[in-house]
Amino acid sequence: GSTEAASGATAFKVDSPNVRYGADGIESDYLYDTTVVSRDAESGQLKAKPTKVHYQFKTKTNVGRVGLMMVGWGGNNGTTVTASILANRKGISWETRKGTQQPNYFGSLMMASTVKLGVDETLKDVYVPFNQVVPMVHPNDVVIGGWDISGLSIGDAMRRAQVLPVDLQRQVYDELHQLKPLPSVYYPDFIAANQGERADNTLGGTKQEQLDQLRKDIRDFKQANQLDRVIVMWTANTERYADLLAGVNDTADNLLQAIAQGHDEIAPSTLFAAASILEGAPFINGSPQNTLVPGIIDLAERERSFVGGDDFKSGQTKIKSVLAEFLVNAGIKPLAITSYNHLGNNDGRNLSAPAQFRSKEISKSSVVDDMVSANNLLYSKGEHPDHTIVIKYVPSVGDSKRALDEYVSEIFMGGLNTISIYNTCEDSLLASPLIIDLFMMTELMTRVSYRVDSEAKDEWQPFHSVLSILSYMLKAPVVPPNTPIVNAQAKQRMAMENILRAFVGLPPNNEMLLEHKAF
Ligand code: NAI
Ligand code: DG6
Repeated sequence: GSTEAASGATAFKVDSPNVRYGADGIESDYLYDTTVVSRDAESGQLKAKPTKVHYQFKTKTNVGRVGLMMVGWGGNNGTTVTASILANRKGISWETRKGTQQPNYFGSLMMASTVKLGVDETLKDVYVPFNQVVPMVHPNDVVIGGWDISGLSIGDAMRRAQVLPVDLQRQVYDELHQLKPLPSVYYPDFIAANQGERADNTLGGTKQEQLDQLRKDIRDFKQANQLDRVIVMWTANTERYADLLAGVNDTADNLLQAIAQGHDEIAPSTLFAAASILEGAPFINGSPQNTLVPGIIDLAERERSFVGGDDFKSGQTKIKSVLAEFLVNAGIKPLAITSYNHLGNNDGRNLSAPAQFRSKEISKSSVVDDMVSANNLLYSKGEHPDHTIVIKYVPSVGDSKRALDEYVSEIFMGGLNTISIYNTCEDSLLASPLIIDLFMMTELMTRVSYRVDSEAKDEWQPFHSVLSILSYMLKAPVVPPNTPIVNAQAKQRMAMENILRAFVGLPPNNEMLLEHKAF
């Protein structure tokens, strides 16, 4: 199975003159088929023109040694990812009421889902693991580290999280107890006041000194573990939004100057993003706040470093991005989407403060926008379904989040259709596989370069610094300036799958099945 393959394994070789396997990489020639639409100025008639663009892709096949540094390592997500990867790596099983449970990577698109490769000679579909279309890093091989404002060892923090079964915790505790999070940046103004009591592992000094320290932490981690690449992921508490201020966080230079001057509107997460970019380490924001301010995007573009965000799309919003797409594409008109959450983990506690809740409300709210604006038969310009988000902190349910959703839609001849959903799930068991997927996909993108014939660009270059290919895993995808935001889950998966296929010169998957439709 896929989980046993080591980093860099692929399930097939492509047999085509357009694909070349070299000592250090795979090169593909690829014709990108699009349809360019224009409107005739006089008649107003739409014109659709099939267009081909010649791309070349180069994917380095040597994955090397890769590290993941999590900010908020001692949190529920950070400890759950760490313990689960250790269990997978060592094949640690544990006893449950139902018997022995083996570790796995269920819930990870990369590790537990497949892609249709093609059809065999008997016209049967052939599927391969998602992570074996092109060489990807295997999570079992990753070196994990990170920071937390709480100084508990990762073993004790795992116990505090109360997510994983006790018999598993017992078996990984000793090893995790050796791991201690690095001291982190703590500005009380950015997270809820109720978090103050766990902040016993914080960095002193000026903002500039803190930036320099974070950069050194990344360099030291890389060197100590002899890594080729480090990826930094924010899975720390949700912060309030930072104010966007001209001259402060609007450009790369202003941002760096504001850090040097210790400006109050530089959030800890933005400091981490800046440190990562300056060290050439991709930075992913798994929380909803506006970490990736314009100055950060500018800095990433200037340094040709990667950033991605915002906010892991783990449960309620994931279903929303499937269901809303289904309804709208079925010609059914959602009128009201009303979503409640209650949960009792530390994330829920932090979100019980208004400014932090507001960040989450924003990221959860934007998710149906693209689907609504794609259908002007159902919605007139500017029209939008009611969309309400409520989150409540209920300590006794712990990490077991409850999500209640009501979708009221208009159907045929003015009728109403109401769908009601009640979902219960361990929050961190949903989020942890997303951290793994974000890490794996981001790592891949550090090894891919491309060139485009039609633009007369003969230099190989990396993809844009803002990794919109990560959108599937994120609630409010950040995309390169002036490019479309896609929230619909099926489109997001299709994009990832077909871009990976393009890297090895394979045409996009479609479900036409023409070979089965002839007499
Ligand atoms: P958590 O509260 O258990 O963990 C967050 C950790 O961050 C804590 O250990 C805290 O001490 C630490 N922290 C806070 N500020 C820090 C800083 N400046 N530097 C370093 N560490 C800092 O929360 P959990 O459940 O692990 O979630 C983490 C984040 O992921 C939250 O922002 C949450 O909203 C977001 N998220 C979680 C999802 C899920 O669990 N299903 C889904 C989507 C997003
Ligand atoms: C309360 O909503 C806690 C949040 O951190 C969520 O668990 C998280 O944002 C996941 O949200 P969703 O909408 O993907 O389930």
